[in-house]
Amino acid sequence: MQRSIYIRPLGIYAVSRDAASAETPRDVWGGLPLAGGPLAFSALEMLERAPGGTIRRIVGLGELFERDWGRHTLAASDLIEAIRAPRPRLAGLSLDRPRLMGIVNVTPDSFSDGGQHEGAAAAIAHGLRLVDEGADILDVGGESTRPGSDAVAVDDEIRRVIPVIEGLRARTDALISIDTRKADVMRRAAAAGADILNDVSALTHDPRSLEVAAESGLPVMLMHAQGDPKTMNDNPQYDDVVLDVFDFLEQRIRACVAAGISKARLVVDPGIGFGKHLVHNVAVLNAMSLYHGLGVPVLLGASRKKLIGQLCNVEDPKARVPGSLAAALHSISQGVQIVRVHDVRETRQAVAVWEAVQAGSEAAIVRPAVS
Ligand code: 7PJ
Repeated sequence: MQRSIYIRPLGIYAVSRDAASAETPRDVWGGLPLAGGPLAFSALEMLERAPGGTIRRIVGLGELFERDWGRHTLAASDLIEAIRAPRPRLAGLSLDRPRLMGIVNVTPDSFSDGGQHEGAAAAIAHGLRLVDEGADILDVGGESTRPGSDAVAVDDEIRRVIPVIEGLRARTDALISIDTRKADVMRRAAAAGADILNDVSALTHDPRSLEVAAESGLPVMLMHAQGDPKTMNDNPQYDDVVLDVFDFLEQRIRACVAAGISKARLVVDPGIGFGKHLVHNVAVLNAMSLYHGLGVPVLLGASRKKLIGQLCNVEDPKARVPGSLAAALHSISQGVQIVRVHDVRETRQAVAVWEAVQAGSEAAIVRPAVS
């Protein structure tokens, strides 16, 4: 199903906490809170699908409330409400400030030398280091879903990730997410102490995953991808990538709710690099604030990805940290609640400076200094 209109909040700026919770008409003229967080928006872009391509209009909030939007009125007011509403905590984690998800890969290519046991020990040590550096969530993954990668057998994936989740669970209170497309891995990870399910197929890859996710009671991160990792970047096709991703995520939210996973447990992610060429990735990043209209927290993963290499001519993923920081800061200034990153220490530093500058006060920094 396609919507008739879409709304992207614009004119985004930092507000004091008092103003963020106000709801009087006076405050409307000054902007509306963005997802109940530390930012507000003062204008909108209205996007409408049309035969010749998407029609875009920028309107101030005042104009939005004064004008008659005819058949779009109901859809517009639903979207504004979804954009404005505070987000509930995610597995106990408040989302009123940017949160970092640190990547813990347990694929053979990521911790190459040594056997299974050494691989797990290295991944656990890496995860604990990321917590020290300021990660709020550790994302443990045992299947590489990079473009062109082959699928991993379910037993291999379980053997890789479960000892790491158990090891981390015993040593840290940081939230643990399991990055998997397989229902059996989700079930075993939940039993081993994982707090969140992160599925790059938005619970579409495995026919049992909707049911298993519902039974687990855990929050679920739904990512957009077009096609399977092996072939997804050969020839991705969209009418309008930004809007097609929105529609897909909206459908997956609906499927989850129908399966008994409440909306309060969902997070969405437009899936940078998953069935998207550079032109698509840049369009999606540009439009990040649109996805608040889905009414759930938004996650972005652009860390060290190919688009940065393409934009800056950098082959080595490890040399893409500065570009990754730019993508992370851009998205948090669009109100994105969670960024998934390899380089937690560097991102934490960038976000701390961003938060202080947004607030105009060093008081915004509540955590102890990180080296
Ligand atoms: C993502 C992910 C992402 C979410 C990977 C890589 C590829 N999960 N898992 N979002 N990417 N939610 O890190 O380059 O962007 S694996």
